[in-house]
Amino acid sequence: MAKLQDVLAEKIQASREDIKALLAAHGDKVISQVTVAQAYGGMRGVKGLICDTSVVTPDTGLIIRGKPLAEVTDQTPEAILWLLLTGELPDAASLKGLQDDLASRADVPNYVFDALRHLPKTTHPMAMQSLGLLMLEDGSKFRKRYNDGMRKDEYWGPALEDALDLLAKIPTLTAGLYRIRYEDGQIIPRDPNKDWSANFAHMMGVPDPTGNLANLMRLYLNLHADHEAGNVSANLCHTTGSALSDPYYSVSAGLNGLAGPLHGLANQECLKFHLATIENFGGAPTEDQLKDYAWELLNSGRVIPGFGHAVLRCTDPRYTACHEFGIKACPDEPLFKLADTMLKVIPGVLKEHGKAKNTNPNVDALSGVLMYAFGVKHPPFYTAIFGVSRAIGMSSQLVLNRAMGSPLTRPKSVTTAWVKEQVGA
Ligand code: NMX
Ligand code: MLT
Repeated sequence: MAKLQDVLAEKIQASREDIKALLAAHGDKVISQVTVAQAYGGMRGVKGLICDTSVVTPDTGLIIRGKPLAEVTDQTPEAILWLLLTGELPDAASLKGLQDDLASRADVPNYVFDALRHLPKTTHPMAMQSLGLLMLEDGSKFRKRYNDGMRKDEYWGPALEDALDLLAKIPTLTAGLYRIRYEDGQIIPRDPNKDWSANFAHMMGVPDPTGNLANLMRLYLNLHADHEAGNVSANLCHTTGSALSDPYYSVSAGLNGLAGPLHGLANQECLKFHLATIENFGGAPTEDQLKDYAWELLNSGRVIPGFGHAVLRCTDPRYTACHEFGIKACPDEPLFKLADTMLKVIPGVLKEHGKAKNTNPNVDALSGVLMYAFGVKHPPFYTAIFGVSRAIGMSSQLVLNRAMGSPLTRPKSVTTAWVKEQVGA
């Protein structure tokens, strides 16, 4: 059985030498350019970040450590964590060792739940999740070691310990906030016989007689873990961590970005759109009715959630994985059928609208539909489930960045007057 810390130590040494040699030989070569439109346009397409955990290509979507997503959708999120960090999938014994390690770190102190109980009942689950992580920051091993004096090449060790603590606790924290926000507030203890995902579903206390919710949770937490480094949540986590803020601060910063409707909150918005559609038509709409309804949304100046993407120009393979799950598990669910009608109608509407560069669905178009079908009936909670998963990718990138000694992130900004002068406007 291999231990994650040992495997990583070996890989890190080799990567450090590799990158050092690359920089020495080719450090001054150009790999990207920036146009005025890109500088004003959210840096779309500018290659200015390094991320070895995963790549998103416009025509295939997510590739994790060289493996297209479809090849690893049957893996547990814990195995995905190992893959992101080391570049390889763990063998069965090593995976069990990691799962046992996570289970031993999973307790969340009562003061965290007590504090969450004092928040107004209207507090959004994303605010509760981010706050919850910040309340756990007191346990940061990275901060304590840094305060005691730590060499730069040792940073990744305590960063990894914080990452494992944080990843072990975030399902307990998030299931607990679900109980506080939507149920009787009683915290359900972990079940030592269940894995990370099944325990999350179990601690939420949603009845799961068929086991479909636990299976969906395993898939969902796998699919949302990582999406290279430029997405808002990973980018925020990276920037915060580059100041040597510890993983609790950094992942919490990433969660705050995930909470936006153009990013992770789109799954909440999407399910709300589905429910509003059913309510508006008193049941499933026809394709023509849905087309008119989608135009109403666009004409009111809003986006159609679950469609489009900053990088993808194809159907998101995470959507495809959710769709395959739905076909097997809930083909007759009214909302699943409505999602299929949306798939027939919305891309055409967006094409006619003429703005979106990608008119295909992204993962948020279906993830909430499936959660709803298996008993998680509170759309504002969906992004918090995304947060549990994205914590895996954010933490992995953070640990590797500490290992590679990534410096403080500090790109240069320029003024509009400077741009005008530069281009002779
Ligand atoms: N509905 C309406 N308008 C859209 C949509 C959409 N689904 N997608 C893009 N557009 C508009 C966009 O607002 C922009 O308009 P304007 O020129 O007036 O500013 C125009 O089309 C060009 O945008 P793009 O270059 O295609 O997309 P961009 O990279 O700027 O943004 C998203 C990407 C994902 C923010 C955008 O497609 C969107 O708002 N989608 C709906 C929200 C969503 O599903 N987000 C989830 C993304 C995945 N995730 O999980 O994080
Ligand atoms: C993500 O998973 O982070 C989203 O698809 C957004 C992105 O990649 O920009």
